[in-house]
Order: sequence, then C-alpha cells, then structure tokens
Amino acid sequence: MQQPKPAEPKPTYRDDYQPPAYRVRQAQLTFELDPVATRVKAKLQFERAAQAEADTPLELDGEQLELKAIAIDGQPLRAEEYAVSATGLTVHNPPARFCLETEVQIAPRENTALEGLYLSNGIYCTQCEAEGFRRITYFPDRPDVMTTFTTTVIGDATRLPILLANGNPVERGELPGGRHFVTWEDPFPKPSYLFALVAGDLEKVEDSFTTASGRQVTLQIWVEQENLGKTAHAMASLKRAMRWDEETYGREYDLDLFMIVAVNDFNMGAMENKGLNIFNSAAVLTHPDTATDATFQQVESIVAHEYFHNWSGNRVTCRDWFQLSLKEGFTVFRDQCFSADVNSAAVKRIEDVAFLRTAQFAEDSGPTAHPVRPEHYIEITNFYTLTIYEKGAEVVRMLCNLVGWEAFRRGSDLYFERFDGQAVTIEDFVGCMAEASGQDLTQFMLWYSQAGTPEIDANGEYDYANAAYHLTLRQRTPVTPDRPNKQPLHIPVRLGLVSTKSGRDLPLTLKGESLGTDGVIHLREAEQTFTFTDVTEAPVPSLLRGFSAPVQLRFPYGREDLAFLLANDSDGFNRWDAGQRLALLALDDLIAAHRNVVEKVMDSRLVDAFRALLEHGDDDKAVLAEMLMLPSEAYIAEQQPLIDVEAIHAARKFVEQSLAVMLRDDFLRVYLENVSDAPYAPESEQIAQRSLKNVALSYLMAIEDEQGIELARQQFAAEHNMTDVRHALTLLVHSSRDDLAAPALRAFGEKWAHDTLVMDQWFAIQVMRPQADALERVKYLMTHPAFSLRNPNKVRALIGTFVNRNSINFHRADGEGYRLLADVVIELNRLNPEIAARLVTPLTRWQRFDELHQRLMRSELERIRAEELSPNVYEVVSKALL
Ligand code: B3K
Ligand code: ZN
Repeated sequence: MQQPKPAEPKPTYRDDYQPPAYRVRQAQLTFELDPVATRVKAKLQFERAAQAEADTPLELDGEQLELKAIAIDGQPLRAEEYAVSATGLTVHNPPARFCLETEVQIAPRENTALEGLYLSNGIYCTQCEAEGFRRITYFPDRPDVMTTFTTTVIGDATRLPILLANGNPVERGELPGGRHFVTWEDPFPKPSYLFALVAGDLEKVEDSFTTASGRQVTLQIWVEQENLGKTAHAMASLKRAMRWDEETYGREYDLDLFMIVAVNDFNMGAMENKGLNIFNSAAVLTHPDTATDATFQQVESIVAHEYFHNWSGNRVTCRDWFQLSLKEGFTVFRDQCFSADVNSAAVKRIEDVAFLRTAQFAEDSGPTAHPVRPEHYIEITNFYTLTIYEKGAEVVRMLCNLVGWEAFRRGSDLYFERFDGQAVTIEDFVGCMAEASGQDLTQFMLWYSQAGTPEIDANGEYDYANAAYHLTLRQRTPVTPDRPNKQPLHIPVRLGLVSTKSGRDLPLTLKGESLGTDGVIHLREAEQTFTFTDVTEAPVPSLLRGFSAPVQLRFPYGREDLAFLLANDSDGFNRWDAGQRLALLALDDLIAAHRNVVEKVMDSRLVDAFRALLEHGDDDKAVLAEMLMLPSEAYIAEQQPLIDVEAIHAARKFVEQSLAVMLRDDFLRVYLENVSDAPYAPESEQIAQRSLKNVALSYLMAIEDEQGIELARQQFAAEHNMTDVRHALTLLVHSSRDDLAAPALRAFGEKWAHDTLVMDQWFAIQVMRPQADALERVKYLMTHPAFSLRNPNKVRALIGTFVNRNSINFHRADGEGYRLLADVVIELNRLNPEIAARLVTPLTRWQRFDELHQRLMRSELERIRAEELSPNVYEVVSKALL
C-alpha cells in the first residue's frame, strides 16, 4: 500500500516581506552542555514595533526543541497563553515590552544535519546560517532582528576545557560537579544567524594584529592538539586579509579578539560568526606535506572571505534571505580581488572564470536556475548557490568597472556608514553606488532579477572605404524556469582591436571620442552597432577582455585569428581564452568524428600554437601553464548542444595524446627546466613553476612515455611536497598500468591513514579513474573504515568527486552510476538534507543528454521523489522533474 505523502512544503515569497512585529533589545543565553540533553535557557527582552497592532501575537521560530519552561516577566505562562508547533512557539497577547524566559532541551549528538548545535569529533559547535538558530532555542530567527547577545556556556571541566562564544569573555569560574563556565559578551547587535558557540578539548595558536588606528587585536586559531602544526598559513592569511581590508576598503576590525575554530564535520567551507569563525578543517589546515598549492590558496581565500564578512555581512547584514547575494556576491568579489592582489592576478581571473563558465553556467541553464536575487524558495539552504556567490560577484565586479574604482570605493564607504548596524537590501547597496557615481543604474538592476546566462552574438565588418570597423552585438537571455520574457541588460564589453601587422592594439575612436587602446562599450539594446573610426587596417577584435561580463559571447573567429590572439593579445585573460576557443573548435571536429566513427585527425594549428607557447615561454609561468591546459570535460560538455560523455572523453584524450606525441621533447624540456628542490613555500613563483612542470608531466603520462613514467615515479617517491606527490600519484593511478597504480596507492594510503584530510584526497584520486571499474571501486571504498556518510568531506571526496568529475563512469549506459547516486541521496536525505540536496545536482541535468540517459536519470529522480523527503531534496527533485 502507498503511504500518504506528507503535505508539500510551501514556498516563501520575496514580495511577502513584512517587518518584524517584535524586536529583541537584548538576549541572554545559558547553555548546559550534554550530548543528548543540553539545556538552553534564553532570556529575551522584547519590544513591540510601532507599526504592530496591540494584540499581535509573538511568533518565534523553533524546531526539534523540547520546551521545559516558559515565563513572561517572571510569571510562568498558563497553557492557554501560548502554543507550540513543530515549527515554532506563539505567545498570545503579550505586553508591549516584556522579558520572555524559556528553557528547552536539545540533543547535539543526534544532530546529523549539522545545523544548530552539534557534536563533531567530541567538539560542540554551531552552524546557524541560515535558519539553524531555531534548532537551539525559540527566537525570531530572521536576519532583520538584530540584538546583543550575552552567552554563558557551562560544561564538564575535563572533557570541555575550552568554552567559546561570540565577543569577549567577561567572566569565568568553577561550578559543582566538576563543571565550569565562561560568559561571553558581544557588544555588536547581530542577527541570530551569526551566533556561535564552541566547546571542547582544543588548543590554540595565538598572534596579534595592530589595526591602522593602533588597536591591538588578539588572533587565535583553535584546533585539536595534533593539528597545531597546520595553522601557520591560515594565521598569515588572516593578517594579510586584515591589512588588505584596511588599505583597500578602509575597514578595520572592531573587537579585541578574533577566533577561528577548525572542526571536521561541516556542511560548507566556513562560517563568519561574529568574532568566532567556525571552519571546516579542510578550509583552514595546511602543511607542505599534506596540502597542495591549490589548498594553500583556497585556505587563504576562505580565511579572507570570512574575515571580510565582518563588514560585508555582519556590521551591515541582509534584510531577508532573498538579499543573500548582497553579502555573498560582494564578499566573493572582495576575496577575489584580495587573492588577485597577493597572487598572480591573471591566473586568479582565469581560474574564477573557468569555474563560473563550467559550473555556474550549467546551473543557470538547468531546472534550478534562479536570479541573483530569487523571488521565492522552499528551503533557503538550497540557495547557497554558484549563482548567488559567483554570478553575484561578477555583477558586483561589473558595477565596480562601470562606475570606476574611486566611485565604487566612495559608494562602499557610504554603504557601510549609512547602514552600519542595519539589515538592508540590494537596492540599498546599488543605490549607494549610483549616488557616489552619479550614474543611472536602473537598467543594471536587471542583472539581479533575470536568471539565465545572456548570449551575445557578435559580428565585425571592416569598412575599407571609410577606415571604420563596425561591430554589431545582439544580446538574448534564454528562457529560464522563473520567467520567459527577458529584457535587454546593460552589458559592459571591454575590447581591443588588434593589428594583424604589429600584434598591437589599435587606437579606439567611437563617435569621435577616444577610448584609448583598451576600451569599454556599453551594450544596452537588444541589438547595437558600434562604429570605430580611423581604423587604418582590418583588425582582429579581442572581445570581452578580462571577462568583463558573465555572458556567453560568440564571434565567428577563424582558427588563424584565434592562434593570432593566443600569441599576441595584450589581455592575458583573452590570450588564454583564445587558446580555449581554438581547442574547442578542434574538439568539436573530433567529437563529431568519434560519433560518426570516422578517423580522428588532429588540427595542426592547435599543435603549432602549443609548440609556439612551449618554445617562447611566457613571463608568467602560471599563465603559461593555464594556456597549456585543455578545456575540462565539464566545460566541453557545457558547450555541446547534446552531451555525449564518451565522445567528449575520447576527443579530449585524442588531443592530449596527439599534442604529447608531437611535442614530447618540448614537454620533457619544460618539465626538467622547472624541477626544483628549493624548500617548499606557497608563494606565486614556486606555485607557477610547479604547475607548469606538472602540466608537462601530464602530457608525458598521457602517452605513458617511458621517461615520463620514470619522472612521475621519482616525483611521487621524492615526497618533496603534497602538490608534487598528489599530482604524480594521480597520473600513476589514472594510467593504464596497474603495476604503477596499485603500489603507489597502497603506499600513500598506509602512510596517511591517520590524516583524515589527506585520506579525502586518496579517495578522490581513485574515484576519478577513467578505467571501467571506477564505480565498483566507489562502492568498495564506501565500506572503508575511513569513510563515513555522516562526514560531509568524505561524502564530497568519494561520491561528489565520482559524480561530478568522472563523467564516463557516472553516466554508464547501464544506469548503475545514477542508481548509486540515488541510493546515497535517499540515505542522506534522512541524515543531512543540505548535503543530500547538493549531491543530487548532476541528476537534475538530464535534459542535456540523449534519450537513453534521460530515461535512466529521470527514473532515479522519480525513485527519490517517491521517498518521504526533506524540503531540501523535495525542492530540487521536484523542480528537476517538472
Ligand atoms: N555564510 C556562510 C554560508 C553558510 C550557509 C550554510 N547553510 C559561508 C560563507 O559564505 O562565508
Ligand atoms: Zn560568504
């Protein structure tokens, strides 16, 4: 018999926003920690808002709480004076000003969703954004209710020697029964989502920072004892970020203490709780032996990101969760600029754009596409997306470029001053930019309300008679589930016209006005023609330099044009992009050849272009390494009308192997030139050198060249640093030679069995194997003692990597890859709905595949939908099956 399905969860709409009827003037919390019976006492001073009627009930959010006591102004409430439901607490007819006291019981050990208060490896910690605080106590759990918090944490003195919360410690002492307490006071009013508490057996490294105005701030990173040696890079990154925010945005830190805590079980990367950032240990711990260059750079950027939130997010926060990109888009933009300033700016831009174009563009063309500011949601946790974060950051970047840095900085100062201590909207932010620059940003606001990646079709025509170049741009934003009709956007297109004679940029004159040699034109209509005058020769246009807008731009480039731009463009980003475009054209032919079962022929222009790169080198080795990398399978897939994973894999492999065969000696030379035994440092020059060397090694291993194999083995065995070891291990494990793969994998697994973060890499490397047994290996590794479905890092490393990074095996024609994913999603739906809803993403993209795969993917989605679902998974799966 079919079970009746639970009622469908109801969406929340942006248009329904109402200001809160009651504000909290002060909150006092007391926690008596216990794994299954934590007691939370809350003393909340409420005040009715002027606009609310006298008989307005007080509505508080609360989930999975056991109410033990409730009183107003010291008087316990009678049963008829309040009501408790599965989602909250209602107090009927409260006075205009009153103190509400509640006591609830919660069970941190049972909390597998990792929202609210939970236990991670014996450490109590919290995650409250977006709506986790309601699993801690009854409260108006919405970002526009800001208050000061005083928090007393009580726990066993032996097991929980360290008790932390937001702000400054003001009192501590012993209690009967071997317990102790610490009271923390946070003087800055904040919404409940920024509340944090940590308790456990932790140790710290401490440092200090003197702010521009001369205040001394204590910096602490709290970790489990064995990780004390892995904190130096995070601490150095924090100090760099603090200085950068002072110098770039004029923003100083405001408390006397800034703490970071590392925990193993965490749904995201990290969380910006006021004064007490909680981090996924993967986003904070580094050591040359255990972390790669990529991890060092991620840690730097995440530490900075969370720190920057202290202003963009905490001091000025969001009025409601529809405004999420107000803090996330702006803060990602800030962390991207920081990383660009302290590392290779060109590579940072290339990596960010590659990620955006692969992952965010896919999201924006799928069933869960939504605007940067959504209009409705069922579960807000599902909206911590690439669109809110990465596209949101691109929108802020365009704003900055449109008004210019100086006006942008004035607008940012205005925003922080005017709205300090308030919960505001995207209009407030853009309004400050308009005010500071005097520009009209009305049309620009459409970037926040229209989903979908805009497409620009560009065409150029050289007019010999008039020495003019006519550039015609047509824009179109595709239909997305949220709305069919799109208006033209305001799109800044940075460009140059490159002389084919000199390789230099020609002067740009538009309507008699000089734009220099690298200018910005503003596309505002559906179609516009821009006529550049005094163009003395037929140029090659270099369009959308620096990726000046998050769009898909098409131009009928010939392959010679692309090879020319790859060699000559003055814009580093567009040089790289020309190479990607050239490779994509070659790949398109090969994908077609594979599908039509005809012989594959390598495009000699691509070989020549790569040869030139290898021979001439580049001032920036990191950029050179990027230019030598072929587009990823995921990016190639994104460019295809219909995704054929086999053909994509075969075509890419063919290009890689052809280049390796034809340029073997160049790759070998580049490898040998860039070997170094200097002590490891995560600094730009070394990182660039390692990445160039490792790209060269990848090509040599693509043809399993004897010398290449020997170099990979040596690099693995030398154990010089994790970047080199991991890269060599990956190449050995992904080779066709089991005699190379098996011993290396075993040695690595045994050596690092004690280190959970390194084991994540060990899992990930194996499940990316192109060999046909990858799926069986995933199943086998799910039974490995180091694996656990309850740890999000493990789920991401094993399952996430397999379904997102091993296309040919995930999309197996027998549907077993889909079945495995659905099984895991069904189990995680009960344990951790946030992670389950994220993991299911690849199945939601079924429309991009052929009929056979569509049917198999849909049937697994339907199998999931038949379960009793969390709102999280329900929302994603039901959109995907519409
Ligand atoms: N603001 C957090 C997001 C946490 C949400 C988890 N459901 C991380 C960040 O963007 O900094
Ligand atoms: Zn953030």
